[in-house]
Amino acid sequence: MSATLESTPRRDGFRMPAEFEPHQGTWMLWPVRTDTWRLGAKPAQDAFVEVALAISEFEPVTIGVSSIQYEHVRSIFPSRIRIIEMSSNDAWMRDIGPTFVKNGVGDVRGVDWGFNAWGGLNGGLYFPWDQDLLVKQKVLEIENKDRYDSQSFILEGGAIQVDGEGTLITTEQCLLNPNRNPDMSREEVEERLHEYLSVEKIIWLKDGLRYDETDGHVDEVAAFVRPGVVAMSWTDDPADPQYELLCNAFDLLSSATDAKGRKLEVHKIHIPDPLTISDEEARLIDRARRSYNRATGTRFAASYVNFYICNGGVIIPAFGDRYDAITYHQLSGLFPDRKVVQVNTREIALGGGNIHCITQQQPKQG
Ligand code: KQY
Repeated sequence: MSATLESTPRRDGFRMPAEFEPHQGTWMLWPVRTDTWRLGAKPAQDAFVEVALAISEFEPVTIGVSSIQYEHVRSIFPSRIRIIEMSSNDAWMRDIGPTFVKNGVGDVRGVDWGFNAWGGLNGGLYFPWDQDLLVKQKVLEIENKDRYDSQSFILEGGAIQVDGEGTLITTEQCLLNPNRNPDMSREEVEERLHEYLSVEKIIWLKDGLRYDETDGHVDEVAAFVRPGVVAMSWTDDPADPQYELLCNAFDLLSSATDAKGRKLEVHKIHIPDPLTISDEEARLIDRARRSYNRATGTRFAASYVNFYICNGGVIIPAFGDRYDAITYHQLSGLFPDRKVVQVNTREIALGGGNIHCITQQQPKQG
């Protein structure tokens, strides 16, 4: 049974665990939207398959698919991957899946945030998003996890990073954007995060990456490796439009202390050389009036820190870029106890996100 609770996680002694804490498993969705994904979504599906198979070497994976695709998707995957029928408007489980919270004796519950497709009718990426909005509740019902209803507050999972010990990193560009929670002050936003995630310290970066269609999700900029240690996107090129905002983020992070009073150790992970949508790619994306404009030559956000940490592994992006190998070695050093697996994710990046954006961890019960 999954009940909707009147209380809040903080009052009940629940907190959001870090991604590097043990997982019960990983949730994903199946991409089909032809105004996000080119060529009928087939190349993106191949990349999603690779990501799901990589994660499934480390922990159970569940993929939600539409009824029309169910039979096909079931036939692609080995039986260790669970395929369930679930409607959605696109496939970004990080943003439309529940945020799981856990208490001191290992009980797990979920937070159901509001969602408006990254900005609603004021810069949002598609319309409607009615099916996306139901995904959190469906996941919690399937897993028999009680639900905290915070739908009055718009929040995407990619807009926050936590260390599980009371620290949260986010960006002003996203959380204070008038297209998310226009009637809330910074203090009210902080209070909501405090109450529903049990965080004590919020580190506000100013901006996310340029060309990020989500209005600056932090998961393209920074990720906790473990408490006190952060990996962040970086460029050495002062001519790159990402340079200034990344310098600003570096200064903020490296001078910040976390909820436990530790000074953060910040590791720079160089972004790939600028990536743009090719003419062939643009021609194969369907046009829709309310969709993001994926025109030829448009630069898209690409970052290696949009990785996903799972039990014993880290699944990291590759872009066919000179920094792929350098990043592999750097992240292998930062995660000495996990196996780093690299997947070429250009097709996912073309849709506006990466491995972190298409996955959602469910913490281990107990
Ligand atoms: O979590 C993310 N950064 C999601 C990206 C969503 C892109 C929608 N086209």
